[in-house]
Amino acid sequence: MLPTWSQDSYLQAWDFACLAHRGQVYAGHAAGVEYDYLNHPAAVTMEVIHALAFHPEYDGNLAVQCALLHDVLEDTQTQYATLLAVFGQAVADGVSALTKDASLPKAIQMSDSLHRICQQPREIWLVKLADRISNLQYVPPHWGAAKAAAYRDEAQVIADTLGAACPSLLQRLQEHIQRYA
Ligand SMILES: [Mn+2]
Repeated sequence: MLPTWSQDSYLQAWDFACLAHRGQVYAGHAAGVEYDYLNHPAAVTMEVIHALAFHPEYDGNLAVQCALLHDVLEDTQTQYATLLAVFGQAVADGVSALTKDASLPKAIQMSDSLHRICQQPREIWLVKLADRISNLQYVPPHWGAAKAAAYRDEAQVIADTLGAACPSLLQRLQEHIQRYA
């Protein structure tokens, strides 16, 4: 089966994400360990590319570009208008749906984002499933048990809401949920 995404499309989004996230880091699996932020979108995109092999019906370029760019609106200075101009409507709207609305109360930000993702093409659902798989790799060392449990419960809502888009990502997310503690 031929890939549904192109190297040039990948590189365009990867280069953009590298500049947007430059200098950002996140806490690693143990105290004092830090990773370059780009480690995360790279892992998310790997999950999406693996899943795309099972879904020739999906637009791989849309899925891969949204995976690489999925946190640039939430976590960097990047504006929606810039994504629209550089990557087009489908990518800009996909990344926008994957972005929590900071003007809402924190308790409903995820359900609001999930509601907007559900109105997007299935390619965007893949990115959210892959995002949570990556984020369940380990419990951040500064989190308590209650916060970790709430995050695991939220992951189950994501699995239940979006899992129909991709059985292989759903299974992998369920495995990560089960071992997350
Ligand atoms: Mn993310």
